[in-house]
Order: sequence, then C-alpha cells, then structure tokens
Amino acid sequence: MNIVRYQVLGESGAQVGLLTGTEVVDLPSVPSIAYLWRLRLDQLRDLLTQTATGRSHDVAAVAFLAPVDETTEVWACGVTYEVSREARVEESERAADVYRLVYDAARPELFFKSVAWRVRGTGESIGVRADSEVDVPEPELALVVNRFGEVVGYTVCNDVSSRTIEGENPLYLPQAKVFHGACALGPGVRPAWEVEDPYDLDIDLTIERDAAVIWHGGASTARLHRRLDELVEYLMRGDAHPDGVVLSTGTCLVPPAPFTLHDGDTVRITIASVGTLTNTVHRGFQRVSLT
Ligand code: DO4
Ligand code: MG
Repeated sequence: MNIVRYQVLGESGAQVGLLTGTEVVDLPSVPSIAYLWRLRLDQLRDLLTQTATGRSHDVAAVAFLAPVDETTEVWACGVTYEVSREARVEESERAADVYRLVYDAARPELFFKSVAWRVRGTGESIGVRADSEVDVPEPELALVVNRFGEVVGYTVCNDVSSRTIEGENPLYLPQAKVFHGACALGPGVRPAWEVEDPYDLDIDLTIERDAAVIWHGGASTARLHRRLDELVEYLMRGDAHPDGVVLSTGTCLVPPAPFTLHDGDTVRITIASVGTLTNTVHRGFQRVSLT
C-alpha cells in the first residue's frame, strides 16, 4: 500500500488516497497529505486501516502528484555514503577536506532542499541549471517524519544537483541544490510498518537518452554510514516541523564526471519496497503556471 496525492484526470484539485496494485482509493476525510503527518504513528496506522474510503480509480485515470503539500518542507543529508564523499572530494580540489571531515563528524550535513509547492512528482519534469555544465541526479531514500519526529513512511527522492557549482566552492551549496525543478519525490509514501528493514533496500538508477540506457547503477542502503534515527534527531533538535518533514538521506550513486544530464533524458529511480520515481530532464528555466 502507498499513500498517494493525485488528481483524477479531467477533474481539478488534489486528493489523498491509497494505492494498492493498480487501484487508487480516495480517503474523503483526509483534506491534505500534511494532515496525516500531524498524527502520531499509531493514529496514522489506525486511520489508514479503519477510515471509510470513497471512489476508486484505475491508475490510468489519475496523475500522481508529489506526496508533499501545505507547509511540509524537504530537507536532505549530505555525504552519508562513502561514494558521495569520494565524488565530492574529486570534484572540489580546493575544499576536499570539508567532505572528508563531515563524513566522520558527529554532526551530519543537513541542508534545506525545497518547499512543498516546488517539488515535482513522478511523470513531471526535473530541471538542470542553464549556468551549470555538470549536472546529476541523486537517487535517495527519503524519510517521511511526522511532527513528533517519528518516521511514518518512506519515499523516493531525486536530489538533482549541479556538480559544477558545488565543486567550485562549498558555500555555493544552496545554488547547487535549490533551483527550479531540483527536487522530485514519489510516487507515493510507503507506510513505515510495511518496510521490513530500511537498512537493506536496493537502489537502482537508470538514465535513458534517445530511448537507450546511457547510465545505470545499483547500490543499497546497507552502505549508509549513519543511523536514520540519528539523522532525524539532528533535524528535529533545533527546529519544529508542525506539518511533518521529508528528510532525504543522501546519495549512494553518483554518475562519474564527465557524465552530465541532457535536456530530454529520462531518469528512473527504483527503491525496493518503496517505489519507482520517473522524471524527464528540462535544461534551463521553464515557467510554471501558478494558480
Ligand atoms: O555536500 C554536499 C551534498 C551531498 C549530497 O547531496 C549527498 O551526499 O547526497
Ligand atoms: Mg544528495
């Protein structure tokens, strides 16, 4: 079962429901997905198993939206896998030590990634900056954390990043990480109680160009250098997240330079037991209509 945000094709407005197999069922009493992250874990579990459901739809009749809304923010962790540490050391000649140091430091690297309205869902485009030459997807397991700091679910995050800008100076990190189309989440949220072991999930990244696979890699959350509860604890210790928060746990796959994403590439990330997030790349600023 996945908790999903979606729009029924031909209708307006986002809805929250449950995806099982190829069927999506409305949760008419749930006004937003953030509403669920204001509940305690046991209350959420009761609600999802006992609440009355509404209309059902075939997946072909809905468009999935990013599973984040209202004031829920997306945060991310950095350099939580050896692969990420080595990639940053290699790209940043003058400041390589900061990445070596943070990998072993008690305090993890955490950074703000996105407000809800900017996040792209599966099937939507992701962006790469026009002023960057080397741009990569970062496939990551993301934790959905409720307002009480409990992990209530898991989703897939693409922490799209500019290696050009990040490699120039670590102080440019916000520009390398936060821009139009830089964050995608989805397709839904797998409840925490359905994921047996979050430290043993295969992560698979496939990038296609002109209908051919041009990069493919696989890894596992077993290589995570930190505990998930430790990452959540650092995120919650200095701040409140009244609508819950999504915390992406860092990348274990970085396509090596000179690989860069091109306009029109398709990026597919699959995390076992969680789902598959698929997005097409758009280079440069693409205006969105704000409603
Ligand atoms: O330190 C820069 C960001 C690292 C990151 O996003 C990652 O390791 O996934
Ligand atoms: Mg990352």
